[in-house]
Amino acid sequence: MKILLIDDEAFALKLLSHQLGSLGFPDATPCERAEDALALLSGGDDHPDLIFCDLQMPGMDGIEFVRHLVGAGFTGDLVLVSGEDQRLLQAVQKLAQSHRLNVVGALHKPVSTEQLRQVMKSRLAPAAAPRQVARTTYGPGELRQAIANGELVNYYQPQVNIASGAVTGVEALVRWKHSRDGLVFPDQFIATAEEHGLIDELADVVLTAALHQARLWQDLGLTLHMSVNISMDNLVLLDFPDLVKAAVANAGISMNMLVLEVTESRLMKDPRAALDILTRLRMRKVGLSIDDFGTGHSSLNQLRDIPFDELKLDRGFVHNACNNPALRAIVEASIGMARQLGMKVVAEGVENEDDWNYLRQTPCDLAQGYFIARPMPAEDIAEWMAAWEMRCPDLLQAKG
Ligand code: G
Ligand code: G
Ligand code: MN
Repeated sequence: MKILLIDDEAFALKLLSHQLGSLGFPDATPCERAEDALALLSGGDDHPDLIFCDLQMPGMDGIEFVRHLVGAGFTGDLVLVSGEDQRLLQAVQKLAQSHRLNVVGALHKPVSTEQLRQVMKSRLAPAAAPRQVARTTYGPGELRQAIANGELVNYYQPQVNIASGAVTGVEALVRWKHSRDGLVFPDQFIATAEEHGLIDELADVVLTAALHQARLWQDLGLTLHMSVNISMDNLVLLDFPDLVKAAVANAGISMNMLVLEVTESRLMKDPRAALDILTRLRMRKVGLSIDDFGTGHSSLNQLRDIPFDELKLDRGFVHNACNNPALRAIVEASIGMARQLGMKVVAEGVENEDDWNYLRQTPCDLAQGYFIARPMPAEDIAEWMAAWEMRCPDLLQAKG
Protein backbone atom coordinates (compact mmCIF):
# COMPACT_ATOMS: atom_id res chain seq x y z
CA MET A 1 0.00 0.00 0.00
CA LYS A 2 1.39 3.39 -1.03
CA ILE A 3 0.97 6.21 1.47
CA LEU A 4 1.85 9.85 0.85
CA LEU A 5 2.26 12.39 3.65
CA ILE A 6 2.11 16.12 3.01
CA ASP A 7 2.96 18.66 5.68
CA ASP A 8 5.16 21.73 5.63
CA GLU A 9 6.45 20.99 9.11
CA ALA A 10 9.25 18.46 9.00
CA PHE A 11 8.56 17.48 12.59
CA ALA A 12 4.90 16.70 11.88
CA LEU A 13 5.99 14.52 8.96
CA LYS A 14 8.46 12.61 11.12
CA LEU A 15 5.90 12.08 13.85
CA LEU A 16 3.23 10.84 11.46
CA SER A 17 5.70 8.49 9.71
CA HIS A 18 6.72 7.11 13.05
CA GLN A 19 3.12 6.57 14.21
CA LEU A 20 2.17 4.88 10.94
CA GLY A 21 5.26 2.70 11.24
CA SER A 22 4.20 1.59 14.69
CA LEU A 23 0.83 0.58 13.26
CA GLY A 24 2.50 -1.56 10.60
CA PHE A 25 2.71 0.92 7.72
CA PRO A 26 6.45 1.76 7.57
CA ASP A 27 6.89 3.03 4.01
CA ALA A 28 5.03 6.33 3.78
CA THR A 29 6.54 8.93 1.45
CA PRO A 30 6.94 12.36 3.08
CA CYS A 31 6.51 15.64 1.14
CA GLU A 32 7.10 19.07 2.61
CA ARG A 33 5.36 20.81 -0.25
CA ALA A 34 2.03 19.98 -1.89
CA GLU A 35 3.60 20.92 -5.24
CA ASP A 36 6.07 18.05 -4.84
CA ALA A 37 3.26 15.66 -4.05
CA LEU A 38 1.44 16.73 -7.19
CA ALA A 39 4.56 16.19 -9.26
CA LEU A 40 4.75 12.66 -7.85
CA LEU A 41 1.10 12.11 -8.74
CA SER A 42 1.44 13.30 -12.30
CA GLY A 43 4.76 11.44 -12.68
CA GLY A 44 3.77 7.82 -12.91
CA ASP A 45 0.77 5.61 -12.91
CA ASP A 46 1.26 4.12 -9.47
CA HIS A 47 -0.89 6.60 -7.59
CA PRO A 48 -0.79 6.38 -3.80
CA ASP A 49 -3.64 4.51 -2.14
CA LEU A 50 -3.81 6.93 0.74
CA ILE A 51 -2.80 10.56 1.21
CA PHE A 52 -2.50 12.47 4.46
CA CYS A 53 -2.66 16.17 3.76
CA ASP A 54 -2.13 19.16 6.01
CA LEU A 55 -4.34 22.20 5.33
CA GLN A 56 -2.26 25.20 6.27
CA MET A 57 0.88 25.29 4.12
CA PRO A 58 2.83 28.31 2.88
CA GLY A 59 2.86 27.43 -0.84
CA MET A 60 -0.03 25.43 -2.18
CA ASP A 61 -2.47 24.92 0.69
CA GLY A 62 -4.55 21.84 1.39
CA ILE A 63 -7.70 23.17 -0.27
CA GLU A 64 -5.88 23.97 -3.46
CA PHE A 65 -4.22 20.58 -3.34
CA VAL A 66 -7.62 18.88 -3.01
CA ARG A 67 -8.75 20.68 -6.15
CA HIS A 68 -5.67 19.48 -8.03
CA LEU A 69 -6.20 15.95 -6.74
CA VAL A 70 -9.59 15.93 -8.39
CA GLY A 71 -8.04 17.23 -11.59
CA ALA A 72 -5.43 14.46 -11.45
CA GLY A 73 -8.20 11.85 -11.20
CA PHE A 74 -7.09 10.60 -7.80
CA THR A 75 -9.31 7.73 -6.66
CA GLY A 76 -7.56 6.69 -3.47
CA ASP A 77 -8.38 7.65 0.09
CA LEU A 78 -7.68 11.00 1.68
CA VAL A 79 -7.08 11.99 5.29
CA LEU A 80 -7.13 15.68 6.17
CA VAL A 81 -4.89 16.80 8.98
CA SER A 82 -4.89 20.22 10.54
CA GLY A 83 -4.10 22.28 13.57
CA GLU A 84 -6.88 24.67 12.57
CA ASP A 85 -10.18 24.68 14.38
CA GLN A 86 -12.60 21.80 14.00
CA ARG A 87 -15.15 23.66 11.90
CA LEU A 88 -12.58 24.63 9.31
CA LEU A 89 -11.42 21.05 9.12
CA GLN A 90 -15.01 19.89 8.66
CA ALA A 91 -15.64 22.48 5.98
CA VAL A 92 -12.69 21.18 3.99
CA GLN A 93 -13.93 17.64 4.50
CA LYS A 94 -17.34 18.59 3.08
CA LEU A 95 -15.65 20.33 0.19
CA ALA A 96 -13.51 17.29 -0.63
CA GLN A 97 -16.52 15.00 -0.38
CA SER A 98 -18.49 17.24 -2.69
CA HIS A 99 -15.69 16.62 -5.21
CA ARG A 100 -16.43 12.92 -4.63
CA LEU A 101 -13.05 12.32 -3.05
CA ASN A 102 -13.05 9.47 -0.59
CA VAL A 103 -12.29 11.25 2.68
CA VAL A 104 -11.60 8.64 5.33
CA GLY A 105 -10.60 10.95 8.14
CA ALA A 106 -10.26 14.53 9.35
CA LEU A 107 -7.72 14.65 12.14
CA HIS A 108 -6.83 17.44 14.46
CA LYS A 109 -3.15 18.00 15.14
CA PRO A 110 -1.37 16.75 17.10
CA VAL A 111 -2.69 13.43 15.84
CA SER A 112 -2.93 10.70 18.44
CA THR A 113 -1.93 7.16 17.58
CA GLU A 114 -5.41 6.07 18.61
CA GLN A 115 -7.06 8.36 16.04
CA LEU A 116 -4.67 7.04 13.45
CA ARG A 117 -5.46 3.48 14.34
CA GLN A 118 -9.16 4.22 13.76
CA VAL A 119 -8.42 5.61 10.32
CA MET A 120 -6.20 2.71 9.32
CA LYS A 121 -8.67 0.18 10.69
CA SER A 122 -11.51 1.41 8.51
CA ARG A 123 -8.99 1.51 5.66
CA LEU A 124 -8.22 -2.19 6.04
CA ALA A 125 -11.88 -3.17 6.27
CA PRO A 126 -13.26 -3.83 2.80
CA ALA A 127 -15.17 -0.89 1.31
CA ALA A 128 -17.45 0.13 4.18
CA ALA A 129 -19.01 3.13 2.51
CA PRO A 130 -20.39 2.17 -0.89
CA ARG A 131 -19.57 4.75 -3.51
CA GLN A 132 -22.42 6.56 -5.12
CA VAL A 133 -24.03 4.52 -7.88
CA ALA A 134 -26.12 6.04 -10.61
CA ARG A 135 -29.80 5.50 -9.89
CA THR A 136 -32.55 5.08 -12.41
CA THR A 137 -35.41 7.50 -12.44
CA TYR A 138 -38.74 6.68 -13.93
CA GLY A 139 -40.97 8.34 -16.47
CA PRO A 140 -44.53 9.51 -15.85
CA GLY A 141 -46.17 6.80 -17.94
CA GLU A 142 -44.61 3.98 -16.00
CA LEU A 143 -45.37 5.67 -12.69
CA ARG A 144 -49.01 6.35 -13.58
CA GLN A 145 -49.36 2.69 -14.45
CA ALA A 146 -47.71 1.63 -11.19
CA ILE A 147 -50.10 3.75 -9.15
CA ALA A 148 -53.08 2.30 -11.02
CA ASN A 149 -51.77 -1.25 -10.56
CA GLY A 150 -51.27 -0.83 -6.84
CA GLU A 151 -47.49 -1.28 -7.04
CA LEU A 152 -46.88 1.43 -4.43
CA VAL A 153 -46.68 0.14 -0.89
CA ASN A 154 -45.95 1.85 2.40
CA TYR A 155 -43.10 0.95 4.68
CA TYR A 156 -43.30 2.17 8.26
CA GLN A 157 -40.53 3.52 10.46
CA PRO A 158 -41.19 3.69 14.21
CA GLN A 159 -40.84 6.77 16.37
CA VAL A 160 -40.17 6.32 20.07
CA ASN A 161 -40.31 8.50 23.15
CA ILE A 162 -36.72 9.17 24.20
CA ALA A 163 -37.43 9.32 27.91
CA SER A 164 -39.69 6.28 28.24
CA GLY A 165 -38.90 4.20 25.16
CA ALA A 166 -42.62 4.01 24.36
CA VAL A 167 -43.44 3.55 20.69
CA THR A 168 -45.62 6.53 19.86
CA GLY A 169 -46.10 6.31 16.14
CA VAL A 170 -44.73 5.49 12.72
CA GLU A 171 -43.82 7.41 9.60
CA ALA A 172 -45.19 6.01 6.34
CA LEU A 173 -42.54 5.93 3.61
CA VAL A 174 -43.69 4.93 0.17
CA ARG A 175 -41.89 2.26 -1.89
CA TRP A 176 -42.51 1.04 -5.39
CA LYS A 177 -42.52 -2.73 -5.78
CA HIS A 178 -41.24 -2.71 -9.31
CA SER A 179 -41.71 -5.92 -11.25
CA ARG A 180 -38.31 -5.61 -12.93
CA ASP A 181 -36.20 -3.46 -10.58
CA GLY A 182 -37.34 -4.65 -7.17
CA LEU A 183 -37.90 -2.17 -4.37
CA VAL A 184 -37.62 1.39 -5.69
CA PHE A 185 -37.16 4.32 -3.30
CA PRO A 186 -39.13 7.58 -3.33
CA ASP A 187 -36.19 9.76 -4.35
CA GLN A 188 -36.43 7.96 -7.70
CA PHE A 189 -40.05 8.83 -8.40
CA ILE A 190 -41.46 11.58 -6.16
CA ALA A 191 -39.99 14.32 -8.35
CA THR A 192 -41.51 12.68 -11.44
CA ALA A 193 -44.87 12.59 -9.68
CA GLU A 194 -44.55 16.27 -8.79
CA GLU A 195 -43.50 17.32 -12.26
CA HIS A 196 -46.18 15.37 -14.10
CA GLY A 197 -49.26 16.02 -12.04
CA LEU A 198 -49.30 12.62 -10.37
CA ILE A 199 -48.57 13.76 -6.84
CA ASP A 200 -52.23 14.06 -5.80
CA GLU A 201 -52.93 10.49 -6.87
CA LEU A 202 -49.79 9.32 -5.14
CA ALA A 203 -50.65 11.12 -1.92
CA ASP A 204 -54.14 9.64 -2.04
CA VAL A 205 -52.81 6.09 -2.37
CA VAL A 206 -50.24 6.55 0.41
CA LEU A 207 -52.67 8.29 2.76
CA THR A 208 -55.46 5.78 2.25
CA ALA A 209 -53.18 2.81 2.87
CA ALA A 210 -51.56 4.47 5.89
CA LEU A 211 -54.88 5.33 7.53
CA HIS A 212 -56.22 1.86 6.87
CA GLN A 213 -53.10 0.42 8.51
CA ALA A 214 -53.48 2.74 11.51
CA ARG A 215 -57.00 1.41 11.96
CA LEU A 216 -55.81 -2.20 11.80
CA TRP A 217 -53.26 -1.48 14.52
CA GLN A 218 -55.84 0.35 16.57
CA ASP A 219 -58.08 -2.70 16.40
CA LEU A 220 -55.16 -4.74 17.77
CA GLY A 221 -54.85 -2.31 20.65
CA LEU A 222 -51.82 -0.44 19.26
CA THR A 223 -52.30 3.29 19.39
CA LEU A 224 -49.79 4.62 16.90
CA HIS A 225 -49.75 8.08 15.40
CA MET A 226 -49.45 7.89 11.65
CA SER A 227 -47.13 10.40 9.99
CA VAL A 228 -47.53 10.82 6.25
CA ASN A 229 -45.26 12.88 4.01
CA ILE A 230 -46.94 15.29 1.69
CA SER A 231 -45.47 17.40 -1.02
CA MET A 232 -45.90 21.17 -1.25
CA ASP A 233 -47.55 20.37 -4.58
CA ASN A 234 -50.37 18.68 -2.66
CA LEU A 235 -51.13 22.02 -1.04
CA VAL A 236 -52.55 23.74 -4.07
CA LEU A 237 -56.13 22.50 -4.29
CA LEU A 238 -58.24 24.10 -1.59
CA ASP A 239 -60.33 20.98 -1.07
CA PHE A 240 -57.35 19.00 0.24
CA PRO A 241 -58.53 19.27 3.90
CA ASP A 242 -61.87 17.77 2.87
CA LEU A 243 -60.13 14.86 1.14
CA VAL A 244 -58.10 14.24 4.26
CA LYS A 245 -61.12 14.46 6.49
CA ALA A 246 -63.03 11.99 4.33
CA ALA A 247 -60.08 9.57 4.23
CA VAL A 248 -59.69 9.69 8.02
CA ALA A 249 -63.42 9.19 8.57
CA ASN A 250 -63.42 6.35 6.09
CA ALA A 251 -60.67 4.56 8.01
CA GLY A 252 -62.57 5.10 11.24
CA ILE A 253 -59.83 6.76 13.27
CA SER A 254 -59.68 10.21 14.81
CA MET A 255 -58.11 13.22 13.14
CA ASN A 256 -55.51 13.70 15.85
CA MET A 257 -53.94 10.31 15.03
CA LEU A 258 -52.75 11.67 11.68
CA VAL A 259 -49.65 13.82 11.29
CA LEU A 260 -48.81 15.41 7.97
CA GLU A 261 -45.11 16.03 7.35
CA VAL A 262 -44.34 18.92 5.09
CA THR A 263 -41.00 19.75 3.51
CA GLU A 264 -40.55 22.62 1.22
CA SER A 265 -38.13 20.93 -1.13
CA ARG A 266 -39.60 22.81 -4.07
CA LEU A 267 -40.59 26.40 -4.13
CA MET A 268 -44.08 26.88 -2.77
CA LYS A 269 -46.30 27.40 -5.79
CA ASP A 270 -49.01 29.24 -3.95
CA PRO A 271 -48.09 30.21 -0.39
CA ARG A 272 -51.55 31.52 0.36
CA ALA A 273 -53.26 28.29 -0.63
CA ALA A 274 -50.74 26.29 1.40
CA LEU A 275 -51.35 28.45 4.45
CA ASP A 276 -55.13 28.18 4.01
CA ILE A 277 -55.00 24.39 3.67
CA LEU A 278 -52.56 23.71 6.49
CA THR A 279 -54.34 26.03 8.90
CA ARG A 280 -57.68 24.36 8.24
CA LEU A 281 -56.14 20.93 8.75
CA ARG A 282 -54.65 22.04 12.04
CA MET A 283 -58.00 23.49 13.10
CA ARG A 284 -59.42 20.02 12.60
CA LYS A 285 -56.74 18.57 14.89
CA VAL A 286 -54.50 16.98 12.27
CA GLY A 287 -50.87 17.13 13.42
CA LEU A 288 -48.56 19.25 11.27
CA SER A 289 -44.88 18.52 11.21
CA ILE A 290 -42.15 20.61 9.64
CA ASP A 291 -39.90 17.96 8.09
CA ASP A 292 -36.13 18.20 7.52
CA PHE A 293 -36.09 21.30 9.69
CA GLY A 294 -33.09 23.51 9.08
CA THR A 295 -32.46 22.47 5.48
CA GLY A 296 -33.40 24.16 2.24
CA HIS A 297 -36.55 26.16 2.64
CA SER A 298 -37.77 24.22 5.67
CA SER A 299 -37.03 26.96 8.08
CA LEU A 300 -37.89 30.00 10.02
CA ASN A 301 -40.32 31.58 7.56
CA GLN A 302 -42.46 28.49 7.63
CA LEU A 303 -42.21 28.20 11.37
CA ARG A 304 -43.39 31.77 11.72
CA ASP A 305 -46.34 31.46 9.36
CA ILE A 306 -47.71 27.94 9.61
CA PRO A 307 -49.24 26.44 12.79
CA PHE A 308 -46.92 23.44 13.00
CA ASP A 309 -47.13 21.47 16.21
CA GLU A 310 -44.13 19.23 15.55
CA LEU A 311 -40.60 19.88 14.37
CA LYS A 312 -38.45 17.17 12.78
CA LEU A 313 -34.79 17.89 13.13
CA ASP A 314 -33.00 16.89 9.97
CA ARG A 315 -30.68 13.91 10.27
CA GLY A 316 -27.82 16.04 8.97
CA PHE A 317 -27.84 17.81 12.35
CA VAL A 318 -28.68 14.89 14.58
CA HIS A 319 -26.30 12.13 13.58
CA ASN A 320 -22.91 12.63 15.20
CA ALA A 321 -24.00 15.77 17.06
CA CYS A 322 -22.29 14.47 20.18
CA ASN A 323 -18.91 14.83 18.46
CA ASN A 324 -19.53 18.14 16.81
CA PRO A 325 -20.09 21.39 18.71
CA ALA A 326 -21.68 23.16 15.72
CA LEU A 327 -24.27 20.40 15.31
CA ARG A 328 -24.93 20.39 19.03
CA ALA A 329 -25.54 24.12 19.02
CA ILE A 330 -27.99 23.78 16.13
CA VAL A 331 -29.81 20.81 17.67
CA GLU A 332 -30.12 22.39 21.09
CA ALA A 333 -31.17 25.79 19.79
CA SER A 334 -33.80 24.17 17.56
CA ILE A 335 -35.18 22.13 20.44
CA GLY A 336 -35.29 25.23 22.62
CA MET A 337 -37.11 27.20 19.96
CA ALA A 338 -39.61 24.41 19.32
CA ARG A 339 -40.39 24.12 22.99
CA GLN A 340 -40.93 27.82 23.33
CA LEU A 341 -43.43 27.50 20.51
CA GLY A 342 -45.11 24.58 22.28
CA MET A 343 -44.06 22.11 19.59
CA LYS A 344 -43.00 18.50 19.91
CA VAL A 345 -39.52 17.66 18.60
CA VAL A 346 -38.60 14.52 16.67
CA ALA A 347 -34.95 13.79 15.99
CA GLU A 348 -34.39 11.98 12.68
CA GLY A 349 -31.28 10.04 11.76
CA VAL A 350 -30.58 8.48 15.14
CA GLU A 351 -28.10 5.98 13.74
CA ASN A 352 -26.13 4.71 16.71
CA GLU A 353 -25.98 4.51 20.46
CA ASP A 354 -23.95 7.73 20.72
CA ASP A 355 -26.72 9.64 18.93
CA TRP A 356 -29.28 8.06 21.25
CA ASN A 357 -27.35 8.78 24.45
CA TYR A 358 -26.71 12.33 23.39
CA LEU A 359 -30.41 12.99 22.76
CA ARG A 360 -31.24 11.53 26.17
CA GLN A 361 -29.39 14.49 27.65
CA THR A 362 -31.57 16.96 25.75
CA PRO A 363 -35.29 17.68 26.15
CA CYS A 364 -36.01 16.25 22.67
CA ASP A 365 -39.27 14.25 22.74
CA LEU A 366 -39.08 11.58 20.07
CA ALA A 367 -36.43 9.73 18.11
CA GLN A 368 -36.47 8.03 14.74
CA GLY A 369 -33.62 6.33 12.90
CA TYR A 370 -31.76 3.18 11.97
CA PHE A 371 -30.58 2.68 15.54
CA ILE A 372 -34.19 2.21 16.58
CA ALA A 373 -35.56 0.61 13.43
CA ARG A 374 -35.32 0.78 9.68
CA PRO A 375 -38.48 1.39 7.69
CA MET A 376 -40.27 -1.98 7.42
CA PRO A 377 -43.43 -3.54 6.01
CA ALA A 378 -46.47 -3.21 8.28
CA GLU A 379 -46.50 -6.89 9.12
CA ASP A 380 -43.03 -6.69 10.70
CA ILE A 381 -43.96 -4.03 13.25
CA ALA A 382 -45.31 -6.33 15.96
CA GLU A 383 -42.18 -8.47 15.97
CA TRP A 384 -39.98 -5.39 16.02
CA MET A 385 -41.93 -3.98 18.98
CA ALA A 386 -41.31 -7.12 20.98
CA ALA A 387 -37.58 -6.91 20.26
CA TRP A 388 -37.56 -3.19 21.08
CA GLU A 389 -39.09 -3.85 24.48
CA MET A 390 -36.23 -6.23 25.19
CA ARG A 391 -33.65 -3.62 24.24
CA CYS A 392 -35.29 -0.81 26.19
CA PRO A 393 -34.12 -1.51 29.75
CA ASP A 394 -30.48 -1.14 28.62
CA LEU A 395 -31.11 1.89 26.49
CA LEU A 396 -33.02 3.69 29.21
CA GLN A 397 -30.37 3.41 31.86
CA ALA A 398 -29.03 6.85 32.70
CA LYS A 399 -25.68 7.27 31.00
CA GLY A 400 -22.73 9.49 31.74
O1 G B 1 -36.81 6.11 3.04
P1 G B 1 -36.89 7.19 2.23
O2 G B 1 -36.03 6.85 1.02
O3 G B 1 -38.26 6.58 2.11
O4 G B 1 -37.58 8.57 1.84
C1 G B 1 -36.93 9.50 1.02
C2 G B 1 -37.71 10.77 0.94
O5 G B 1 -38.95 10.57 0.27
C3 G B 1 -38.02 11.37 2.28
O6 G B 1 -37.55 12.71 2.24
C4 G B 1 -39.51 11.38 2.36
O7 G B 1 -39.96 12.59 2.92
C5 G B 1 -39.97 11.24 0.92
N1 G B 1 -41.19 10.44 0.89
C6 G B 1 -41.34 9.20 1.36
N2 G B 1 -42.62 8.79 1.20
C7 G B 1 -43.28 9.84 0.63
C8 G B 1 -44.64 10.07 0.24
O8 G B 1 -45.51 9.23 0.39
N3 G B 1 -44.94 11.26 -0.34
C9 G B 1 -44.02 12.24 -0.51
N4 G B 1 -44.40 13.38 -1.08
N5 G B 1 -42.73 12.08 -0.14
C10 G B 1 -42.37 10.89 0.43
O1 G C 1 -37.15 13.46 4.66
P1 G C 1 -37.78 12.43 5.49
O2 G C 1 -37.66 12.82 6.91
O3 G C 1 -39.14 12.05 5.24
O4 G C 1 -36.79 11.24 5.43
C1 G C 1 -37.00 9.95 5.77
C2 G C 1 -35.82 9.29 5.12
O5 G C 1 -34.77 9.08 6.03
C3 G C 1 -36.14 7.96 4.53
O6 G C 1 -35.41 7.90 3.34
C4 G C 1 -35.59 7.00 5.55
O7 G C 1 -35.32 5.75 4.97
C5 G C 1 -34.35 7.74 5.97
N1 G C 1 -33.84 7.39 7.27
C6 G C 1 -34.54 6.99 8.35
N2 G C 1 -33.74 6.79 9.42
C7 G C 1 -32.49 7.06 9.01
C8 G C 1 -31.22 7.04 9.66
O8 G C 1 -31.05 6.73 10.84
N3 G C 1 -30.16 7.40 8.91
C9 G C 1 -30.28 7.77 7.60
N4 G C 1 -29.15 8.09 6.96
N5 G C 1 -31.45 7.80 6.97
C10 G C 1 -32.55 7.46 7.65
MN1 MN D 1 -40.55 12.70 6.61
